[in-house]
Amino acid sequence: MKERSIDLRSDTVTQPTEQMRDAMRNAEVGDSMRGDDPTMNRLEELAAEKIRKEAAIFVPSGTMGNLVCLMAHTRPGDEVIFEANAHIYYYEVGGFAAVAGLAARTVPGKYGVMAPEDVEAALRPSSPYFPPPRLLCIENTHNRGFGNAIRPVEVEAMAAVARKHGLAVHIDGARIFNAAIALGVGVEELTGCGDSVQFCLSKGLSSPVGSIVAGSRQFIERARRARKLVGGDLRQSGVLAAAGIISLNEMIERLAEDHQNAALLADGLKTVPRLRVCLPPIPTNMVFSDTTELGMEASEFSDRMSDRGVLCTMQGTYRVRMVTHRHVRPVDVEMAVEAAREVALAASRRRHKAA
Ligand code: TLP
Repeated sequence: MKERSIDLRSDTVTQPTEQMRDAMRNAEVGDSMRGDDPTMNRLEELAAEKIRKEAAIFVPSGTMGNLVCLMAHTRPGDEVIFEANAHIYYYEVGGFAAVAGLAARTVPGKYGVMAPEDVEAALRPSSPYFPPPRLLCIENTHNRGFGNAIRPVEVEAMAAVARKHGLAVHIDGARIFNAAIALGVGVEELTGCGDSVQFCLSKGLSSPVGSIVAGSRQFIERARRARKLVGGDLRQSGVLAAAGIISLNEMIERLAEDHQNAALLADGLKTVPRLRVCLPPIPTNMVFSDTTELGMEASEFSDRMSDRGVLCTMQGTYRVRMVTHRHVRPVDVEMAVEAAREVALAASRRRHKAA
């Protein structure tokens, strides 16, 4: 690997800013479990205001935030409806089943968007044979849906089915501000129909640690208990909240830059022979490519990219993911595209040799 690598594995690799480090060092703290941490109290109030919900609490991770929401909405034995590629269902170790005791029913979507009639069809009638459906989860932006930002009308249409059948709606909005910025809408247009929202401070917003769970005051009281149950109630967590406050005040608008760089990256990768760029209807800060026509699996593609100082991840046998964030500049994008071109060229030489 080259000395300075271009890290496109995830926006979770963003380092805290100098301002964050200073704020963390100087943060006024107290026992937050007793409500005594002034910095944490400030973050939670600010987060509720920014996400347009009555109340909010800090949790150490997006995974825990989602789990806490699931637990606060349901009882063991209930059923949750997920889009088939939802992060909670796919990547969160089955915590919905192992910890929350929930059954899952999945609905295949398009770029993370479930057709309302498919959600409707997934909801089985009340019967002694079926677990009672209690919750619909919507993920926005949708990670495995190529980072698609789901539009307010689409979110509303899915949530309307849930409401009609008495289900609550949880929004896994790990990157909800990316969605709002990409769509040019206020975040409340995306979260208004959610009974709960989880969003991450630790991704494009650059905090080192943390997520927010938000909802009505009543919901947040239940979420607090669930957070305690899974060991996520922290003590002098103002040191983390100090960075979160800066994330919310300084880092949201700049996400547009990450989207511009992702578009630049997608445009560049489209010029690489035999690499197929997969763009969703509303792209954000993720670029996915299919390596099938290169005759190379995504894992080998990633390894060859890494040899050239560019880190990316695979999301399937032939699917590569690259994510832009605060540390990725246009010049890095150009270098990543050139690295991909070299890898593709080497693959094509190998194919010709073998033929
Ligand atoms: N996603 C990570 C990996 O787990 C794949 C990433 O690099 O994208 N919801 C969504 C939609 C997410 O993308 C993630 C993280 C989470 C929840 C979980 O957040 P953390 O990592 O804070 O537990």
